[in-house]
Amino acid sequence: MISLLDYGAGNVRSLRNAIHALGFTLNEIAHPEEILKAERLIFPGVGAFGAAMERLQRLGYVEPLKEYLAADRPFFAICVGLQTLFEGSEESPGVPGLGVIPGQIRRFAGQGLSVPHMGWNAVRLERPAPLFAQYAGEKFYFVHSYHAAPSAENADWQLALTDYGQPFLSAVQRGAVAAVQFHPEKSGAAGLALLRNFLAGETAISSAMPRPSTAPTRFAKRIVACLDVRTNDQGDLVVTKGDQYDVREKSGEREVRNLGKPVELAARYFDEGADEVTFLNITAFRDFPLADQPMLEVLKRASERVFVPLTIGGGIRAFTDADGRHYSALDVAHEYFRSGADKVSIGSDAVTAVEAYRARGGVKDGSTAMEQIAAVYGNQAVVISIDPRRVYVTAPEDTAHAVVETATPGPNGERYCWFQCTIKGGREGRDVDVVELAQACEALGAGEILLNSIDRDGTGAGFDLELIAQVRAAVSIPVIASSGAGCVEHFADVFAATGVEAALAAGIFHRREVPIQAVKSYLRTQGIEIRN
Ligand code: 1PR
Repeated sequence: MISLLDYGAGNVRSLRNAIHALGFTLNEIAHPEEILKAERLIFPGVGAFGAAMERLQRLGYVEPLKEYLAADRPFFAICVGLQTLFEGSEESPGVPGLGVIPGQIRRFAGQGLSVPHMGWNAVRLERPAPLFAQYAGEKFYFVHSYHAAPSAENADWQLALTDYGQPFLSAVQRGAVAAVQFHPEKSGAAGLALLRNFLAGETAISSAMPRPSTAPTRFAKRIVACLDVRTNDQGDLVVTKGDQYDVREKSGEREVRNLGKPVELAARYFDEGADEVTFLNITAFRDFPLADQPMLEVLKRASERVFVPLTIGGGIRAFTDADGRHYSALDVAHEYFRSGADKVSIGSDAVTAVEAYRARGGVKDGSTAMEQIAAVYGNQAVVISIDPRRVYVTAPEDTAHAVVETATPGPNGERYCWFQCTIKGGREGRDVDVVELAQACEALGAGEILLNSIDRDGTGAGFDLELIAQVRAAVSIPVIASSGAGCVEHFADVFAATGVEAALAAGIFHRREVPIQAVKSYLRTQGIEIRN
């Protein structure tokens, strides 16, 4: 029997799904006294250090947990769960941790280092361990802004190190107590194998396990598969795909293009090696998304099959329903997380929030969806989806917006352009450029940018490198390049020219024109680090 310590810190649905998929049953701990009765205890970590410790305190879990750990009983913690084993964290000054491992958790810092460390990275084992019984150097999915550094005082806990700017502890173990900084439940087959080792109480070590090594681990670029989802004219939820955001057939009845069923397609992309899967509910701006039960059902079913990060976007904003009941953007996001999302993506609401932020003179007042969701679920769970369009100008002085000099001049030979943010799926342009939007969203707590391009969407002409380079240079959070991928070379181009952390495609994957593994094989030949 496995016991899960769900202390309400965020989405643990992914972990539950992974444990069920591995064939184990779960006992959910609901009272402090159940902790000491557990046979194997699993401790998920989501959200901020302080929030996690505060919840553990409030629920009366801290003392029984310390007693369980002191008795060296089987224990496995994930992400912030690992961090709470330490004495404290820079993230939440003054909040004591469980104090089992000496030392403090610190924020990542370094020139040109994107924070959070979000994506796939390997581990260097310090010693063989049954937890990593079948480990053969695969990468795991990490998402965190804070880390535990190896030191003399925690030497007896060090199980594995990972490098991101500096080496940090990616796995710790002493006796029966173990913890990992990455998310095994979101790390594909390698993560599931590791989780099974804990759940099954594995004690053997494979002779194939890599020898301890000092060669730094390498962080991978991510390949993301995106599914634009909407209801078609027959009322079915389908995966669609537009050309420059027009998702209707060009002839006949102009039906909504139907490229497949959302859950089946998401599962196919997981099996084919996508590093992440994103669902965008593209017409959610029209209706209240929580009334859209089929979309929530899609998410629930997809999360039972997809063991890499799942992002969902569309309609995340405050809403008052027909009965006058008010829902905050956090309520909407909460429902998406409960249904299996690991991250939520905000489009239109981010643009209007930034306009209001600008009107307030750049003062944060906690009122935006970004701030509220980040405070509860962490910055890494808040993605901003930008839908920009080129606006050409003759000279930089012709606009107050941030321009680029462009290699593809405008219709009248204009050599400069700025990138205008739009809302409602490109239907309405606003007086905000991508640089202002991206920087303001970073300040308001966004953890990642999903950067589309209406001009390139569905064209297969390649990513808009000028747009992407401009945004990449403006922020320090990770950027996902999107729109226009037509062949494997386009992925290498965008990584080489802009330094983005991830690249996303839709049409070429849906139509099976370019398989995900073909993209990865090509990137490997170009010396670009990717997950196998
Ligand atoms: O504004 O918070 O409700 O969110 C709506 C979300 O829906 C936004 O993320 C917005 O980007 C998206 N969206 C709205 N309308 C459309 C449309 O296509 N008519 N899709 C739309 C955006 C762009 C990407 C696409 C890439 C790659 N689609 O999702 O997957 O361009 O395509 P490609 O590889 O085929 O070129 P809110």
